[in-house]
Amino acid sequence: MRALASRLSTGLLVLAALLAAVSSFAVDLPTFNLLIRAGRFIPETIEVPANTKFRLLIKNEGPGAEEFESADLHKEKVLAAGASSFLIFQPLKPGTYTFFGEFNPKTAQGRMIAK
Ligand SMILES: [Cu+2]
Repeated sequence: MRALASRLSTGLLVLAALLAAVSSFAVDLPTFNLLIRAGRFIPETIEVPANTKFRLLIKNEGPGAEEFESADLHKEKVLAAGASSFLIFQPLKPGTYTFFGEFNPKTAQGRMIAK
């Protein structure tokens, strides 16, 4: 009984440590916001730190669905009207990376500048 209890509490400690690691990871990640509205990105230029993992929060205010797409960044994400989502970016080398909205490619054009 005692062995089981101690194994259980060790398990709980490990679980607690894992949860703490996961939540601090999520909190510490630098986060940038991108809005999609009426076939455009706001802002159209996003500055991010180079060589730093970060998170991009994307909100599509519509009307209509949009797809964030970037060949430079090897990312794509479809968002229904009214939806929010996020993408995690591994550290980028300094440079300019373009992205566009696949459903409104003429107007939905943006760039990410890592420096
Ligand atoms: Cu696509």
